[in-house]
Amino acid sequence: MKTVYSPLHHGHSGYFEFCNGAFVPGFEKPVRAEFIRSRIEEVGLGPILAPVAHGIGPAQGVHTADYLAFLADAWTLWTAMDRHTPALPMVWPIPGLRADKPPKSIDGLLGFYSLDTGAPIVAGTYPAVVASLESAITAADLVRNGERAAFALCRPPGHHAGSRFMGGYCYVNNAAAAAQHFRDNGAARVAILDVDYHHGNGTQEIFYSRADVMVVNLHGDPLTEYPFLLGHADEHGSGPGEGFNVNYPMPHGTDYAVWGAALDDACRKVAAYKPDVVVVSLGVDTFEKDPISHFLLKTPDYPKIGRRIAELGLPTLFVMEGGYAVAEIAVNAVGVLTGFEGE
Ligand code: SP5
Ligand code: ZN
Repeated sequence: MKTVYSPLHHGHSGYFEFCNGAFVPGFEKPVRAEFIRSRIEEVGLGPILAPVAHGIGPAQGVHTADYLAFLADAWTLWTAMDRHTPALPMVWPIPGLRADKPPKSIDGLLGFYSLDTGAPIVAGTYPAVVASLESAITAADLVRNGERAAFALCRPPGHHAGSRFMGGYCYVNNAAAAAQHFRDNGAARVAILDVDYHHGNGTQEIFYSRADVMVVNLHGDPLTEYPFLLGHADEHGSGPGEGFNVNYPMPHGTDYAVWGAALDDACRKVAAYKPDVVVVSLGVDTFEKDPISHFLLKTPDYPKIGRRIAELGLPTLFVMEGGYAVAEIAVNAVGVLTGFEGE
């Protein structure tokens, strides 16, 4: 299986996140992608390719123009205030406030376009975000051109980013942009299977009223887990999208006996949809030792995930999302890929 990877992700680093009432070094850090890249070489998964330059264009089908303009300008606006710290929001447009008038100040803009404090912006963030998107699109093109599967080693991840907001370590929704790219190039139906520990709220929001992209999510129950405000079992899609959004919220302490049964059910729903291609939002923060998560999957469970997805018999794009137990995420993420390939 071919991997697409860009070293530009290194520029997205050196920030903190708000955790347990204090700022701590971000869990989403460069070494994550480097461990996975090394593991790919170690097991000989296949060649590692650089992304083709597409720019931010492929994000335009899934994000609003004003949000993308904000992302491109944010660091410049922030440093124009003579600030050199990572940029973070402070005010959010919750219901009851004006959502129709984007502020002009960067302090207003950051919150206007954010879900939470989990998406800090530094000097190298935007180049890394573009390269991460380009990796997803380049890997999608490998699949469009006949590869059975490809792996986009995206960093930063994307599934918490919605049509007009960042959050949860995510800026551009790489999996959603890839799904839209498949649609724009001949695929009639695309299924997104999100196995990250956290609900892919951004992906769900982007496709919620559409029948041409099915979104299936396995994740920690939002009653007790981030992102808290989306991801319940009664969210089925709306309008033409009714029936094409499926959620499997599961409690803290869920192990593979339960999680694997949910995956099997999810795969049956994907198969019944008869998509032309499957995009897997591949998070491995379901691991028992993940520092911010509460599922109990073990290393030998990850190849099983890959095998079950391979049984769908469909062209498959894997897009890297979360996973934070840094040494083990490499073995687990690549374990899904080798499991898919039947090794
Ligand atoms: C892509 C992805 O996996 N994003 C996850 C975003 C999670 N944000 C909330 C993190 C809360 C961290 N709390 C840590 C508690 C450690 N004991
Ligand atoms: Zn996650």
